[in-house]
Amino acid sequence: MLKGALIGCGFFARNQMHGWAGIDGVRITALCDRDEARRAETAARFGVRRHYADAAEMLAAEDLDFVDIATTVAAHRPLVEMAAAAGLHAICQKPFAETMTDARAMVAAFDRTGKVLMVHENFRWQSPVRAAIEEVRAGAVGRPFFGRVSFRSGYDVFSGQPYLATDPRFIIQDLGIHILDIARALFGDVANLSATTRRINPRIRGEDVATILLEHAGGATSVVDCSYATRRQPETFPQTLLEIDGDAGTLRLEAGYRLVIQKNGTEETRDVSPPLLSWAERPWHNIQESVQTIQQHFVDCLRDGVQPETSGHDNLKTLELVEAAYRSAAEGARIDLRAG
Ligand code: NAD
Ligand code: 89Y
Repeated sequence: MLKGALIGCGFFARNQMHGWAGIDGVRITALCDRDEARRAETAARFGVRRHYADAAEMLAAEDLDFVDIATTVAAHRPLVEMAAAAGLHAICQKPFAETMTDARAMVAAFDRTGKVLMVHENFRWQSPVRAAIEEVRAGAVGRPFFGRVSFRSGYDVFSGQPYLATDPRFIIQDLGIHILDIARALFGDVANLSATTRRINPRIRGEDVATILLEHAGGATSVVDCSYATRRQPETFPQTLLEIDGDAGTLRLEAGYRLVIQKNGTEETRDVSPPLLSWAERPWHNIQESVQTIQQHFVDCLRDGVQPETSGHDNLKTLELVEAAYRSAAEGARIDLRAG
């Protein structure tokens, strides 16, 4: 039985706790939050008897295999380094770090321990997105030369996550990070990018629209477009829509979780809707299911002694795209990712 501790009992952590409850061979035996009410509520809801206000105190007192870090980004570096010093495996929520310097230090801390560090970068594990990734990797459309990875919504994310309205950075760091990661999963590493950003909603501090043009090292070009200022029906939150052209056919992941593949004059359409897990609620069920799937992937990797797909090392490349997109938008420049 793997024993884990959750750090951070906020808005999103409940999904992670439900996810753990649905996975065999794992138990969350302790949890921690600086906020007493949040920690007590989570402990009571999930029947966790030992809970702490201080993560260092918890790690000193508990016999654990891993920690699951579900705090907002400012606490990620100290908590990841604390987990490394305690010789534990760790999962850390996205965005992994506030700066590349922090992210590289966190990965280096784990390299020294040999333990597994995974970033909770879950969108590539959403079953509709996964179905598309597997088709592309299996050559369903031949060699992709163009992709559009699109997330456009007017859904109110600020009521559940108020910090999204007040942080200086919004959509690229919070949501675009997932969409950029999907582009990497589909088309590989990125050679260069250029980006524009806009703020449409005057009541928030950061950007709520971003359009990013990526040239992938393997030859494909993709457009990652994200918006939380798009008022349209049907509202597609939190669906990522895909358009992929390859030299042998096309793939579309359309609104309503319809996967359409055309090649050799034929068309195949599949309903790839995510299952509604017993604890999930629409429209979040797509994200909620991917939480359980990525956590299962973490457990499988620990058992098999292999690195997760979104390891700390892998996630440095996604985070570099986030940083490059902000720089490109600020400077009006194309950013070469191969320059280091
Ligand atoms: P939140 O503010 O609601 O919760 C964070 C909790 O962490 C708070 O209760 C806070 O008291 C606690 N905390 C902060 N620092 C701490 C520390 N050092 N020790 C103990 N407790 C500490 O935030 P949230 O909306 O739940 O977001 C958490 C993370 O999850 C963010 O990084 C966010 O980007 C991410 N998130 C991911 C997804 C996804 O699909 N992967 C979706 C939503 C949010
Ligand atoms: O925080 C974000 C995430 O990771 O997925 C959706 C979200 O909750 C709001 O953009």
